[in-house]
Order: sequence, then C-alpha cells, then structure tokens
Amino acid sequence: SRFKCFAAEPGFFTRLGRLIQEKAKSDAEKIFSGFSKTRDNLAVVDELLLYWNLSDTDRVLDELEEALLVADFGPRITVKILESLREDIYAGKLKSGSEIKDALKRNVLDVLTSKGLKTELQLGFRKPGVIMIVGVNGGGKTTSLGKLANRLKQEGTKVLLAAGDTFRAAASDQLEVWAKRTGCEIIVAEKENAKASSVLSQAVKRGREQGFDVVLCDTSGRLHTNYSLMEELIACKKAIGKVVSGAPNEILQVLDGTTGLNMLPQAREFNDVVGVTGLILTKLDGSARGGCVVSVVDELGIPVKFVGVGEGVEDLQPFDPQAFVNAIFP
Ligand SMILES: Nc1nc2c(ncn2[C@@H]2O[C@H](COP(=O)(O)OP(=O)(O)OP(=O)(O)O)[C@@H](O)[C@H]2O)c(=O)[nH]1
Ligand SMILES: [Mg+2]
Repeated sequence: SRFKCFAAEPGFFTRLGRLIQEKAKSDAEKIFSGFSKTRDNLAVVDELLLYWNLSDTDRVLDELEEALLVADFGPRITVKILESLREDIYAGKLKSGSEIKDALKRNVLDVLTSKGLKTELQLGFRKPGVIMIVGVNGGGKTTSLGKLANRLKQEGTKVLLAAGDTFRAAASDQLEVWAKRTGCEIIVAEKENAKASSVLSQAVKRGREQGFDVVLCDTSGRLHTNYSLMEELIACKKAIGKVVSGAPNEILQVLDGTTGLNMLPQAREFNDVVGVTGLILTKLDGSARGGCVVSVVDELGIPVKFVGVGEGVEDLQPFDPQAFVNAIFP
C-alpha cells in the first residue's frame, strides 16, 4: 500500500493519524446518514428560522432552546449559544433566519474546536503504538476495536489484536471473528483465569518482537462504580507501559451514543482513574441525542476521535467537527 513505504521514516504515526482523519472528509456521507435521527430531531430549527422575524425573536429562541436540549446539547452549551445568538440578533448583526442558522452552526463548531483538541490518533514515536479500549458493558468496545483494526489495516499497517477481556467467556471468540474478518493476528489468554494485564503485556511484547505497527487491546466492560475492576484497568495500563515506555499511547473510551448526556458521569470517572485520551461515541445511528457529542467535548475537554454510525465494518468514522455540524444542521 502507499503507506508502507514510509514505515521506517520518522513521523510514521503522525502520517497514519492524518491519513485516517482525512478519510472522514471523503466519507462525509457516512457521517451524514449516521446522524439522521438527530437531524430529524433538529429539523424544527429550519422551520423556526424560515419564518423568523425580529418581533418573533423571543418565542423562536425559546423553541430553539427546547430543540437543542431535546437533542442533548446539554444546558450549559445551549444557554451559551442562545445568549450569543440573542445578543447578535438584537445588535442587528444577524438579519435573517439563514444568518441565524449559520451563526448557530458556527457556535457549535466553536465549542468543538476551541480547545484545540487533536482528533487524530496520537501513537507516539515507538513501535508498536498501543491503543487500549475501555468502557462500560455493551457500549461497543469490541466492535469498535474490530472496525478500527480494519481501518488501520486498510492503511497498510501491521495490526495485532489483544483479547484483554478475560472476564466473559465468549469475548475472545468475538475478537477472533474480527481477527479473521480483518486479516489481523490475535493474542488470547493461554489459560483460564488469566489476568487481563498479563494477556495485554504478552501481546505488546509480541508486538514489539515481531515488528507490529499497532497493538489494539480489548478490555472487558466494567461499571465505573466498580472499584476493583477499575483498579484492574490501572494494572493493565501499567503492565503495558513496562513493555513499551509511553504506552498505551491512546486510551479510548467507548460511550454509547443512545444514552445521551447520561454518559457524562462514567466518562468522568474513567478519565479520573485511567486518563482517557480520546472518545469513541457509538450507536449514533440509533440515537436522536447526537448533541451529546458537543456536550461531552465541552464538559470533559477530551476529543471525540471516532463515531460509530452503524453496524458495518466501515461504520466507524474518524470524527470531523465540520462534517458533524453539516450532518445535524444541513
Ligand atoms: N447500530 C450500531 N450498533 C453498534 C455500534 N457499535 C456497536 N454496536 C452494537 O452494539 C452491540 C455491543 O457491541 P460490543 O462491541 O460487543 O460491545 P462491548 O462494549 O465490547 O461489550 P462487552 O464486551 O460485553 O462490554 C453489538 O450488537 C454491536 O453490533 C454502532 O455504532 N451502531
Ligand atoms: Mg467486548
């Protein structure tokens, strides 16, 4: 592949991250269709603004507020955006419905980009780059890991999967299916009751010895309130770091997009315990609450790196703020 010839050069992972990110722009249709439910939820915005006139402003802004809250933008951002629109309307800076809509889009984009958060994967300088996937049960960790493996594979990288979910019996079988589907190698526990941390550290060792570019580590689902299981994650992180210093380079937390703002407490807790470097918001195709993407970035200051917009292998998309804004406010 066109990527492989750069493999020995410095900047390998920077280029890889950028290449993947650029795909989001060429694949804006997937993002667009993935956010259809949220877009339907926000269609009222167009109706409101189509017939807007100055004397109507307070009523229209009240209804706009309602629409943003229903789509889970969260009270803080909603109030902030509405205040800014109100001010600009009464100052005479926004003179038509379409100008108001453009300003709304600009405001949302600002929230997503103002902190300068990096949406590309950051895999450091050493091989293998290690990504650990964490989150509560059933959020879509293993599926997202499989889709990510597929994407990395498409860029010509050599990927090793690590079945760190030693808790659920069928978990490694599920990951083996993804290994076959994507043509990646996989490390699973050699014996029953193996510790997750030792499986992951073995995998990273093998990744280092056999020249893998990236090791993707699955972990079992756990509630953020379960202290001993959260401790296990710390042990996994440490064990990986002993093999390759600076690893895991990315700790990506998977959040179920259908839960909307309810994802915030678990996101905070995981971040406090293991230090989350990026978020993957899944199942947005089944959610009308896609505004949570904006509130989660604003509340946590952690970038959304990928969004899951369907069950297919291609349906994990790099997050592009502009494509997202265009998808929800067409
Ligand atoms: N529609 C849709 N479904 C998804 C998406 N991501 C994951 N799923 C589905 O969510 C379900 C759970 O996915 P898993 O990947 O097994 O979740 P997990 O977090 O690994 O679960 P545990 O390992 O049990 O904690 C599966 O049926 C997936 O197909 C998505 O973006 N869109
Ligand atoms: Mg899983």
